[in-house]
Parts: sequence; C-alpha cells; structure tokens
Amino acid sequence: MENLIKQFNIKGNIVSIDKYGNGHINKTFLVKTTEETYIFQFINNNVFNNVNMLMHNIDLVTTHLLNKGSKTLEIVKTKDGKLYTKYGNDYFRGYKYIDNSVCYEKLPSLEMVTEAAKGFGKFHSDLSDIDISQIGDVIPDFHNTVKRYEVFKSIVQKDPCKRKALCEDDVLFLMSRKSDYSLLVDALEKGKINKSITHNDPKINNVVFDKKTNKVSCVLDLDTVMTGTFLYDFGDALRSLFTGDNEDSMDTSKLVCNLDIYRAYLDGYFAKMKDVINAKEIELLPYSILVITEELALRFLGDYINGDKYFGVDYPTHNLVRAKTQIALAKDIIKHLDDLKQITNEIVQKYK
Ligand code: ADP
Ligand code: GN1
Ligand code: MG
Repeated sequence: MENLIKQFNIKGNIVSIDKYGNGHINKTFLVKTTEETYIFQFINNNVFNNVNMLMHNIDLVTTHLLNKGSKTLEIVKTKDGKLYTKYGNDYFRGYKYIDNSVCYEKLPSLEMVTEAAKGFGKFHSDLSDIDISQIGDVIPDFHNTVKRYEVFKSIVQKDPCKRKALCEDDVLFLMSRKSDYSLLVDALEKGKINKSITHNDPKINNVVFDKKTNKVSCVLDLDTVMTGTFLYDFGDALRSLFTGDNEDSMDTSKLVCNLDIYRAYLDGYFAKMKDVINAKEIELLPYSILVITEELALRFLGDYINGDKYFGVDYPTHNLVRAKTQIALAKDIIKHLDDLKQITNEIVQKYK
C-alpha cells in the first residue's frame, strides 16, 4: 500500500496507515504523514463498475463546491494528475482528511438531526446550479421506483425459489401501493419538480461534524452522486433516520414515523433550501419518505423472492425480515401523512 500511496501527490513522509471508519462499501484507511493526514480508499468495483465515471462525477461536484467556498471532500490526485490509480483489479484513490471531524452511526440529539439536515440542504442548494448534463448515471434508474416495481412484479411472477407463498401478504401490500410509485418519477418527467443532483446515500455516517462545535462540517461518500430529484435524498435520509439500527429487526413495533425527527430534519433542511425548493417539491416532501421506504421494501422483498442476489444475507429470511421492517415503517408513515403535511406547513410558514 505504501507504494500505491507514493504514486499520489502527498506532502511529507508516510508515518502510519490504519483501517478507518465503518463504511460497508469501500475499504478505507487513515494515512498520516510527517505533514498531513489523508484518507485512502479501495473503491468497491463490484458495486461500481464504472469507476472512471464515478471519479469524474466526484471531481465535478467537489470542484463546484470548492469554487463556492463550501467545505467538501478534496481529491488528492496522482503525481501524473489522475483522479485514481489502478492496481490489478483494484481501484485506489485519496482524499484530504477533514480535520477535527467526527462521524456518528446514530445521532445523539434532535439538534444534531437538524445539523445533519443543514449539511444535506447546503449540499443540494450549492449544487442546484451545476451543469447536470456532465454528471453520469453510475447506477442507472437507481431511484426509478416505477422500474423497480416492474422488476419486482417480474420476479414475483417467476418466483424462482418458490418463496412467494412465504410472503403473500407483503407482496399484496406492495402491489396495493402501486399508485405511490409514480409520484416522484412522473413529477420529474413532467417537469413539475426540478432535475437536480442527488447524493443517493444520505445516511448519517456520510456526514461529518466538527469535533469541537458539533456543527455539521460536510457531506462525504460521493460515490453514488447522480442526477434525479433531491426528494430522493430527503426521503431516504428520513427513512434511514426512522429506521435507525432496526433495519434487521424482527420486532417491527420499533419502526415508527417519528414526528420529532421529521420536524428537526425539515427545519435544518428548509433553512438551506428555502430559496431553491418549489411548491410541488414542498407538497411531495412527506410522500418522498413513503416512496423511498416502499421502494426499499420492493428491493428487499424482490431480492428475497429472487434468491438473495443483491443484498448480502446472514440467514435465509434476512431479506424478508428487512422487507417487513420497511413495510411496517411504510404503514406507519401512511398513518401519519396528515401530521407530516401539517409540520411541513408550519416549517414553511416559519421561513416565509
Ligand atoms: P463507504 O462507501 O464504505 O461507506 P465512506 O467514503 O463513507 O465509505 O468512508 C467511510 C468512513 O470513513 C466515513 O463514514 C467517515 O467516517 C470516514 N471518512 C471518509 N472520508 C473521510 C474524510 N475525507 N475525512 C474524514 N473522514 C472520512
Ligand atoms: C445499501 O450498503 P449501504 O448501506 O451503503 C444500498 C442503499 C440502501 C441501503 C439499505 C448501492 O447501502 O440503496 O438504502 O443499502 N446501496 C446500494 O440499508 O444499493
Ligand atoms: Mg459511507
């Protein structure tokens, strides 16, 4: 690894190389030199088969953010000016370490939920004027829920592992929600909401906070940056906050639409996005959480019926359990849609 790192434009001599962070996708290392600290990563090219496009996207996005004076990841290029290097089948890249940063797996307070939301809101708002025609789709149709449903239906019809009988009610529930799946896709196609940059993995451990102030520092993990609507990220961030560490839980009573978390997140998000967001996008905020939750349920249940080809599993019904947690959450969101709309109105009024 030392030889690989030496191909990059680093300052000083390498002092230490240690495994770092809790990411599930890339292999991350903290590298200290006599002068600076860096993050080096092996990019997971099973998940990402077009690393060149991925790094090109990250370069465009981070350059745009830096030109605005915003804090962001900074790519460390190789000595011959490349964005990454290849070693056998592995792809390797470097970033400057975000100084004094701390990353959480679970947020300790509602204030920090608001802070995280400011981070994503600023990210979206700063990128609202980037030329999106330059950004490639690293995973095409990632949040095209209508296409996800088509794939789901065809898996259910084929039922290759004879598992459908074990989840008939869940299949029926997801089929009964068909009209939800076109809510975001149609609005985007009809131009009622704007095409924008999306992060596509807005989990809490992809934001860093300043260690001393606990204020949000910036958004990390830009591998899945693509185009779409920022509502994908808004919906997914709340889905993931509501899910917490219960994604694999058999006790679905823990999967609830937490209105305090919604209020805290929306407050931080709106503070940064109020001048960018349009009326249709505001209307769709609560629905975006439902759509992305149902979409993930379609993906988990589809993968279960298909024989666990995408998501890693520890036991045969793992993906079924995950689907049931998202379905339980979706049901609770449906129950609280009116509350979510009311809170949305309150926050919109607050920032008028
Ligand atoms: P993965 O795709 O595997 O989740 P990430 O890019 O999110 O990989 O990195 C994993 C973890 O490493 C992050 O959650 C964060 O804690 C830390 N990290 C990554 N890049 C930086 C950076 N530039 N500065 C500080 N910490 C970082
Ligand atoms: C996957 O591996 P992770 O947690 O970063 C998935 C997301 C899902 C998430 C559910 C590229 O992300 O879309 O929301 O699992 N990422 C990809 O836990 O498929
Ligand atoms: Mg990550």
